[in-house]
Amino acid sequence: MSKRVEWYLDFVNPNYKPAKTDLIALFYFEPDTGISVNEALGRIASESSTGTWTTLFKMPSRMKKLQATAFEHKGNTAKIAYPLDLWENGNMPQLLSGIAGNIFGMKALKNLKLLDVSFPQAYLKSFKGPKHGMQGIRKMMKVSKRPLTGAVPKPKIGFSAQEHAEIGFETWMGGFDFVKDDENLSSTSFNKFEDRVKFMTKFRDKAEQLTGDKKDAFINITAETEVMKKRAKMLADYGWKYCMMDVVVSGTASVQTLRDYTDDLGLAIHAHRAMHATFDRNPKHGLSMQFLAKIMRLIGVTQIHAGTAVGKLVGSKQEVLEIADTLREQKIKEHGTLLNQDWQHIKSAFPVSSGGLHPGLVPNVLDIYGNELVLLVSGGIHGHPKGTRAGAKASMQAIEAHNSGYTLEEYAHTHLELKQALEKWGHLKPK
Ligand code: CAP
Ligand code: MG
Repeated sequence: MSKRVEWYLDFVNPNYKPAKTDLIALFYFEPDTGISVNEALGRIASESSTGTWTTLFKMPSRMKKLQATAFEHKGNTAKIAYPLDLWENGNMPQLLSGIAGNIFGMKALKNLKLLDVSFPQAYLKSFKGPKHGMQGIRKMMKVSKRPLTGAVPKPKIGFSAQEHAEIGFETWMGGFDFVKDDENLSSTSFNKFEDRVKFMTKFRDKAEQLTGDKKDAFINITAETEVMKKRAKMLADYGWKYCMMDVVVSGTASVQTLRDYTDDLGLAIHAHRAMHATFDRNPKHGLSMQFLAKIMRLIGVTQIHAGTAVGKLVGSKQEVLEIADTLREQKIKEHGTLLNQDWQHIKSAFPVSSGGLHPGLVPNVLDIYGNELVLLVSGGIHGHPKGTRAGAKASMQAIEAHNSGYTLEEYAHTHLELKQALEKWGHLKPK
């Protein structure tokens, strides 16, 4: 065969110096047997930009300017630079179709994981970012230093709207700021969305009046997009400051729609990440959770679940810290699997730590995150020997203990609810 059949290697250039306007992606990659590193890199850069499997009859010379370039690799990680003109401003689904699309199914790769992306300023400018930022939420909730706290009624689904709201009231009266719907609760025959909003509003107003504190909730609007808009509007009409979306199952297009729609309503967005573990759990294949957190901050969620490292769900301490940096920092210097990123006008977002937590694990979580987080303790308050309100109090006491430099055991001498929680769970790390 005289004529070249493939042109993948045209997408590899170790001497390429990325332009300031390039979007840079960091991948973990493993070539299949018999495929060289450059043949693998060429395929990743080609299939995620302008290429295909064979040389073509016609190739307009201007296409070269749109080609991605694999310009650096160290071991099994590689950086690929994408010209800005490849991407439509403000269109997150299109970005994913490019860098998180066909390349993951290529036979020439045994494994591929998208670890991080560094967005150029021109691309950042086309997204809103979070409505309030972490300081804006603290101001809104009048909570200055400690973590914001919340809980999901458990069992996670099955209560009537009134029962749900009554558990919410107990949660708020125990000192928590928020009551969260579970990820699989939308509008069921036994707990209609509209009924839940009305009962929750009634109990919120009562709890605010009795405590003098601001109380809010992450009420789940997840549904078809037009329905989500109607539900968000109802929340705003009833004085709520947040809505909750399951952002992975809803998709980036609908998260963008709701971010735009809730902007005028002033609503913050709590992003549950259910289904993320289908693509981020395998360290060698899929998308990283920090990449998901990054694009959700860019679109503009207020906060997103980031893991606990010590609770019932997977996520290492390093992963949790990298997600927290991605969400909270304004300027990131390349480290670990994080690329450089200057977030410019994009406000910060809270990491949410939840999943298998109870008062005995609060210090472990605060040792990792510090106080700049939303801490959700759900089974860990409703399972307290003296019930929900005592469980929330025990969790608040654990936060106070940690932030005043006492061990939980020392603090438990003078705080009964914490003592009772430690008697049941100690420092158990559930699986
Ligand atoms: C936690 C939770 C959350 C998980 C989600 C649940 O309840 O409500 O959905 O935290 O995981 O349904 O399991 P518990 P992640 O506190 O009772 O475990 O935060 O890792 O996305
Ligand atoms: Mg849940």
